[in-house]
Amino acid sequence: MQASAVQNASAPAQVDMLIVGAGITGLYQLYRALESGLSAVLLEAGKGIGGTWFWNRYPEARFDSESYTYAYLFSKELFDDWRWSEHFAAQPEIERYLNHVADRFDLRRHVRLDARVTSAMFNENSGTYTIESSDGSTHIARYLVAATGVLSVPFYPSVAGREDFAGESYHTGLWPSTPVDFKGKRVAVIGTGSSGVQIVPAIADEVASLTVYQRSPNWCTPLNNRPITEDEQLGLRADYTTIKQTLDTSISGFLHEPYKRASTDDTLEERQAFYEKLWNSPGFSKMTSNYSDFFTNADLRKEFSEFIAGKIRGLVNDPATAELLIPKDHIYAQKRPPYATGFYEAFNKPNVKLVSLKETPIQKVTEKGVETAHGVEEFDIIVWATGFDFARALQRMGIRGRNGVALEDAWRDGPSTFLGIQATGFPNLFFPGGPHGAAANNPRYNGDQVDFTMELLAYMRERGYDVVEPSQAAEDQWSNTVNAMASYSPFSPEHSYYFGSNIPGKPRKFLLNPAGRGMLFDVMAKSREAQFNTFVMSQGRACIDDSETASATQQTGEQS
Ligand code: N01
Repeated sequence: MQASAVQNASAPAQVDMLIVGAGITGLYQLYRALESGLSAVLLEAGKGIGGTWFWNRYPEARFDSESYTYAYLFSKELFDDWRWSEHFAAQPEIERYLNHVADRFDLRRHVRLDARVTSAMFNENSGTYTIESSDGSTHIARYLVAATGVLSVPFYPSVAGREDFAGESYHTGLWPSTPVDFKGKRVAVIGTGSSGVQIVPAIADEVASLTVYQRSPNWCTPLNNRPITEDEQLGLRADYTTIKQTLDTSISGFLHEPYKRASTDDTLEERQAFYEKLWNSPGFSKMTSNYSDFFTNADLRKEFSEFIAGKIRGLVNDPATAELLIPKDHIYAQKRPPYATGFYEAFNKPNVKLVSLKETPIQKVTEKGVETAHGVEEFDIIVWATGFDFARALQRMGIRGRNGVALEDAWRDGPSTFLGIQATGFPNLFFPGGPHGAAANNPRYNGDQVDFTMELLAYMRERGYDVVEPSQAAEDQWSNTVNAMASYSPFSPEHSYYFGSNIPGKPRKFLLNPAGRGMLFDVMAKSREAQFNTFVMSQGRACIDDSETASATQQTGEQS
């Protein structure tokens, strides 16, 4: 297929691959597509590059995976010449990094900003998608890659009167690019997930008052961030090959060393000393470097939770507030735990208070503030830190596959995928970083999915195929395994947004890959070894030809 991505007024632009989303996965997909000689265009709804790291620009938004484990590893030169200032970088630095990547690899001229995809229709005859976007452009693309992320559609709860509030109101996931002035303001933060616990300590000192509305407490532990020393900078560069190898193969996608001992190997006293070490360790190592039976032993996680509860009681001066901040409805890691700096300590400031919505639910939002059974509290600013509708972006883009079936309808009861990459009935649609693929540190397995897709496309190109979808058998096997193994996941269906439980009416289906990166690797390897027989491949017509008379020639696709 020809490679013109330039659009004139009369004809849709034609391109081999159209990518949606300029986040970490979309940019990598763009890089890999161009590297392999495909023409490619990337459409991004935002006015800037960065995806999650463009939209989530609230104060103290930052990585909770180590900067160098979340960043790209495909180029040693890039790894060498970008100096992360902290082990867990903050949003402005991450946004600068992603813009640097776009410039360094000359990606920007393939990116159209402020262009939200409004529909993407599969054409049976040509085997292409016609994609329309909010900037008025139309593209015809052989391959459509939705790198739209899973935490990209902000969720506002349906609280009566939300629109009536006359002050400023913001969602953490849709933060404006102009700075928000909190100085001397009366502020409400609603929600205490990863976003809420980051913003609360960040603004506590400058606001006149801060009221934190908490529905469910979380097991928040210290991020233990710090600057990367000069020696560590040198060490990172010297160890690039080992770091890359570890991150390319590790099940968690982190550098954290797994701990060899089981909790039963240690006495209670030894375990408490170990928990203390974990408390002081960076980010996710509280999970990834915990005892070897951490995920299979609920008693151990209860004991670890009790240890954290003790820490909360020690950190928060007011015992009643401390008790409200300790989760009673779930144990550690039944929900995705947040990591923050100074969250509990913020409640010791005289201008910060906690309202537990379990005791006093929000009745409504008024023009002036938030009303509970205790009356209306007036605010200048309300921050909605109320999370996201997981993987929703993919379904609201207007994608239609074979026979005009909408992806949204096909997935009405929850997603059905092969490898979290493709779905039957939607040929040539790929969604790395979407549902069913995720297992741990996001960019690592999203990158695995992009790499696998590129291998598949190269295999097809060598054999003259250009239309592909998974076999029904392969998709059923993957999706059934995901659903069957969901009960082995530590996450709780009642509490975790990974089951869609935060969104009223959403089907309760597990949205990650509970069998982990190991299963992703295994199934990919088996598919590769068997000449990708988990896919059905065929020949479409040339991209420009959307004639109704053309018919695709089906060639392969042994069912696994
Ligand atoms: O969202 P959340 P988030 N009334 O869904 C509350 C990633 N992330 O944006 O638990 C009152 O975790 C809700 O209460 P409850 C990370 O993967 C990463 O904080 O449903 N409150 C909860 O407290 C994370 O897991 C970083 O009872 C309501 C909060 O809103 C994911 O994004 C930083 C409510 C939502 O918490 C999402 O995090 C930030 C209502 N009606 C985010 N409805 C890093 O550090 C909901 N809530 C990398």
